[in-house]
Formats: sequence, structure tokens, C-alpha cells
Amino acid sequence: MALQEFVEELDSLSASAHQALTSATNEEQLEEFRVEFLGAKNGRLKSAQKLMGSVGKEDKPAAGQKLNETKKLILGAFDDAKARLLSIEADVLDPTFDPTLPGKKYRLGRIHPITQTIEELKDIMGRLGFSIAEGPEIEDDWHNFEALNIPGEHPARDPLDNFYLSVAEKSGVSDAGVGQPTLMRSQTSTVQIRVMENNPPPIRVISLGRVYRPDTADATHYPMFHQMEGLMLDVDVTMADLKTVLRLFATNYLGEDVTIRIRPSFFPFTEPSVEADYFWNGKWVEFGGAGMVDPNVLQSVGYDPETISGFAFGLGVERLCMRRHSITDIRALFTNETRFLHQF
Ligand code: FA5
Repeated sequence: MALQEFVEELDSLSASAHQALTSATNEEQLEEFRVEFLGAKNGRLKSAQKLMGSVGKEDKPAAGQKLNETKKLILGAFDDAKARLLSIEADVLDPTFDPTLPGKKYRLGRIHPITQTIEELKDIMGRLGFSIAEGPEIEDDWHNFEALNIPGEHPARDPLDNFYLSVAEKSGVSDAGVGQPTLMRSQTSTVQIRVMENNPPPIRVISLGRVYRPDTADATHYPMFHQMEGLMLDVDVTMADLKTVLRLFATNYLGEDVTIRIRPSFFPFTEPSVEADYFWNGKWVEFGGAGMVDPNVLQSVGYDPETISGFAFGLGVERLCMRRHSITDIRALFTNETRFLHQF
């Protein structure tokens, strides 16, 4: 027999073996296959092996190789089919398996709307060249008040307006802060001080995080909320730069060209101080507080107010998020009702 003929014979054997295996749906058919193809005496594979005798001597090595490959293919396919049928049978035989029951629906979680807002704010401010600064939520008197030009007798320090913690005790390493009250920070302006203490100008940072005030929860207030603080310092930074940054920010966040206005206000750490509003959907909406960093603050961190100037602003993150999504009660953001959260 010519080698070519032998190869064709084996190819057709392996094709019909594959066909038989793919159409086998139960164990009996698999057993029939085993007898027909793999039977030790009269199996079709055995018969093909016998044909080897009629192949010319010089073609024997190639024919032997082809025979081995075909054997491997058929045995492999047989094992696969067996495994497939066994796993189907295991399912079908399991008395607790009811194929008519509806499947389990897995509900994907969502990113909380506040986190979504924070990510978006970071992204917008990042594009305006502001990097991110971090600070602790438990603050000392210096960073929350003193360095921010809020002296000892100032009403902003009132225990009714702040969550005071214990008085700092001696840690054994240094006396810094010993006897000083600590508190949950009431504003992210504390981070301004930390950034300025550790970096020379120019500075362009935002700080985003939780702040705490003993406000009674109502539709627009919560005792824990988030603020975004912005700080830019350099030579010749002016109020015009502040207005530009706030307008660019509002326009980017709300997706359309937004008019903003500033009104005189008071914050101990800025001079002059303003409240900023933006005009949106036919109404003036409060944005947050801002102003030019007070020279006393610049001095407290060792900057020279004669050469360096800058602005700071602080916005309520929940209020921005609520405005964007028409959420009418801030408390909905903290009850974690999944039907509410799934809308965002
Ligand atoms: C401040 O906290 C200043 N640190 C902002 C600032 C920074 C001024 C830098 C100048 C320079 P104010 O207390 O107004 O300002 O709070 C800022 C924003 O936080 C408010 O506009 C409001 O959106 C939000 N906010 C205040 N209290 C609450 C509260 N209880 N719940 C939710 N949001 C609040």
C-alpha cells in the first residue's frame, strides 16, 4: 500500500471518530464507540494498524509516525467526550439541581455619587494644573485655627461649633502640641497650612476630604461632609486669577459656559474674602467661600507677604453633587439605600 493511501485512510478514520464522539450523548454511545474504534481485536484503529504491514519498507517510519499521531488524537478526543458526558450526568443526577429554576442575578455595585464627584473634581482641577495634597482628619489647634489667623478668643473655636477630642499628651519624643486640644477638622483649609509649611512657592494644589461640624442634619447640612480646598500662590497672583479658576471650574463641572459672581464676605484666613455664586438654570447658586490668602497666614508659615500672594477657596462637595443630580436632601447620600445609589 502506498504511503499516501495509508495517510488518507487514517485521516478518514480520525474524521469519522470525531464525528461519532461529538454526536455521542450518553454512556452507551460512548461504549459503542470504544468497541467500534478502540476494540483490541477488531477495532477500526487496530485494523488500520494492520495495514502498516502492506506499506513499503522505506515508508514505514513515516507511516508509523502518522499512526501514532492518529491514535493520540482519537484517544484524546475520547477522553474529552467522556469528561463532557460525565459532567452533564453529574448535574442531571444531582437531586438538588432543578434546571427550571431561574438563575441567580448578581447585581453589580456602583461607585458612590460622592466618590464619583470627587474623582471628577480631581480630574477637572488636574487639567487646570492643580495637584492633590492630603492632610489628617484629626487636627491640632495650630493647623485648624492659630495658623489660619483664628486666635484664641475667636468664636469659630466655640465647642458648640467643633468636635473637640482629647488634649494631646506627651508622647515621649517631643513636647510639640502637648496640652493642645485636638479636634476633627472643621474645614480643609488646614491642609493649606500643611502644604505651605512644607513647600516653597509657587503652589497650586487642591485638597479633598471629610470635614466635621456639629450641625444638625437637615436637607442641606450634615455633621460630616466633604470639602474641596484650592490654593494657588506665586508672585503676582490676583483676584482676577481666582475668578478665572472658579469660572473655568464651574464651566467644566456643569458642562456649559457659566457666569459667576463674587460677593464680599469674611473669613479670618483671607483678605479680602468673598462668597462665590454661579448662575445656572436661571438661578444664582452658592458655590463656596474664597479670597486672597491673608498676609498673617503667609507670615505664620514663613512666607514673605511682600513678594508672594495667592488665593484660596473652599467648596462643599455634597452641594455640588446634589446640584448636578437634582438631589434634594443631603441625607440621601448617607443612608446608603441601594435603590437610591443604583441611579448613579
Ligand atoms: C469654609 O469652610 C472655608 N474654609 C472656605 C474657604 C476656603 C474660604 C478658603 C476662603 C478660603 P464655609 O463654612 O462657608 O467655608 O463652608 C464651605 C462650604 O461647605 C459651604 O459653601 C457649603 O457648600 C459646605 N457646607 C458647610 N457646612 C455644611 C454642612 N453642614 N453640610 C454640608 N455642606 C456644608
